[in-house]
Amino acid sequence: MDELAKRAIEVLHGNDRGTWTRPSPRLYPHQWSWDAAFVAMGWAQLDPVRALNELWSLLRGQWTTGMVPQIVFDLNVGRGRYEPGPNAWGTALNAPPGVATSGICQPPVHAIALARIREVAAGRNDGSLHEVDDAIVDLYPRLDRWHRWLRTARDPEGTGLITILHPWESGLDNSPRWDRPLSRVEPDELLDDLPRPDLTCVADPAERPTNPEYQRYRFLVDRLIAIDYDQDKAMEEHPFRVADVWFSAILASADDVLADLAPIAGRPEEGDRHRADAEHTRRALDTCWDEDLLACLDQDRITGRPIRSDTMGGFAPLIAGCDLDRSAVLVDRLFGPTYAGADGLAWPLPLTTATTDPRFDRRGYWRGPQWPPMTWLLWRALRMGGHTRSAATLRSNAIEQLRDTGCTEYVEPYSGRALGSDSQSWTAAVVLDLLSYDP
Ligand code: 9WN
Repeated sequence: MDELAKRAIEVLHGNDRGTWTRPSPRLYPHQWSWDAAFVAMGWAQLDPVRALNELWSLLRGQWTTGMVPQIVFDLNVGRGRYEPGPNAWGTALNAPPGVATSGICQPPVHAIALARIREVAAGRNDGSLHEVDDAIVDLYPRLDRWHRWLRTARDPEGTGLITILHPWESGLDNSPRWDRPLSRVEPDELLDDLPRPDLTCVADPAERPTNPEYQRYRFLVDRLIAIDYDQDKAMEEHPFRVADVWFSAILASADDVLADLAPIAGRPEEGDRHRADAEHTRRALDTCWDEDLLACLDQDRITGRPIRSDTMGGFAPLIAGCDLDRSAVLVDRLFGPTYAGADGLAWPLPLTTATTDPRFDRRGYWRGPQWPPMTWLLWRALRMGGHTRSAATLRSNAIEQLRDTGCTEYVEPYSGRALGSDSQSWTAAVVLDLLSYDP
C-alpha cells in the first residue's frame, strides 16, 4: 500500500476513540466540530458507517437552538489537559443532558462531508450506500437546523453573512484578519494564572498563539458566559463581532449540498430554500469585494467597516461558487506571486496570508503557513467551479507536500518544515481523500 496512505490510516486509528476522533493525541484530546467533518471524510475511505458515527458523535452535542458546538468534550480526559476545558464554558444548561460542550461554533463543513461520504459509499457497491441514505433521513434535519441557527441567530438582519463572536469560531484562529477587532477587546482583568497546556504539546511555543491573545480569548468566552449565550444580546453588545466571509462561503456551499441531500432525506420541497440561501450569501459576498486588493473582505460589525487584510479569507467567493469572471481573477491570484506562486516556496500551495501583507509570518499560526485542510477546501472549490487543470495541479502539489511532511498540522512554506502537532487527524483525512480521488 502507498506509504502515505498507510501513515494516514495509522494516524486516524491512533486518534480513534471508537465513535469519534481526537484531532491529535496530545494537543487536542476532545472532538472538534470542523475537524470532525474532515475526519468523517477520511473514515469514509475506510468505512462509511464509521464516518457517519463521527458526525453522530458530534451531533450528540448539538444544542436545542440548533448550534453545533466547536468542541464536544471527552470527560475522561484529565482535568487541565486542554484549556479552556469542560468546566470553563458555563454551558451545563445549554448543552444536551450528559454532554459537555463549549459555547461557540466553527465553520459548517458537515453537510459537505456527508455528501462526500455518500459519494464514496456509492462507489463501493457493498450496500453501504443504503446505510448512508438511511442515515441521511435523520442527519439532514439536524444539519438543516444547524444552518438555520446560523442564518437567524448569527444573521438576524438577513444580510447573507454570518457573524462570528470569537476568533476560534472562524477556525482560522490567529489570522491577521482578526488583529484589528481583537485589539479593541480590552479584558477588564487579566488572568495571572492563564493555563496554557497547549504550549507543552509543541516543539516551540512560538507555534501557538501568544498569551495576550489567549487573555482576550478567555475574556470573550467569559463575556458570553455572563449573558448565558443569549445570541440576541451578543449580536448587540459582544465586544468581538465580525461577519466572516470564509465561514459564510462555506455555509453557502454547504447549503448547495443540503439542497442535493433534501430529496434523499425525503424532503424534495426544501431544496429550493437551500439554493436560495446559498445564492443570497453569494450576492452578499459580492458586496464585500475590494477592487484594490482583488479580495473579499470580512466586515467588522462594530465599526461597520471592512477589514483590510490580504489573507486566504479573500478567496471566499471561490469557496462559495462565484461567477466565472470573479473566479478567474481569484484563480490567478491563488497561483500568483503573492500566494502559491511566491518565490522560494517549498511547494506551490496556497498560503494563509499573502506574502505581501505586512502581517505575513511564515511560521505564525494561521498567519502564513500552509494548512492541508484549507488546501483541500480550495481544491474542491476549483473542481466544482470547473477549473479542472488548476485543481489537478493543486492536488498533485498537495500530495507531494504531504509525502514529505506527513500528517502534520501545518507547514512552514519556505523551509517546508512540519509545524504544530505531527499526527493531526484532519490532515490524515485529507490525505486519504486526495489519494482516493479518481477524476
Ligand atoms: C481552538 C483542532 C482545532 C482546529 C482549529 C485550530 C485549533 C483550537 C486551539 O485546533 O484551534 O479551537 O486550541 O488552538 O485553529 O482550526 O479546529 O484541530
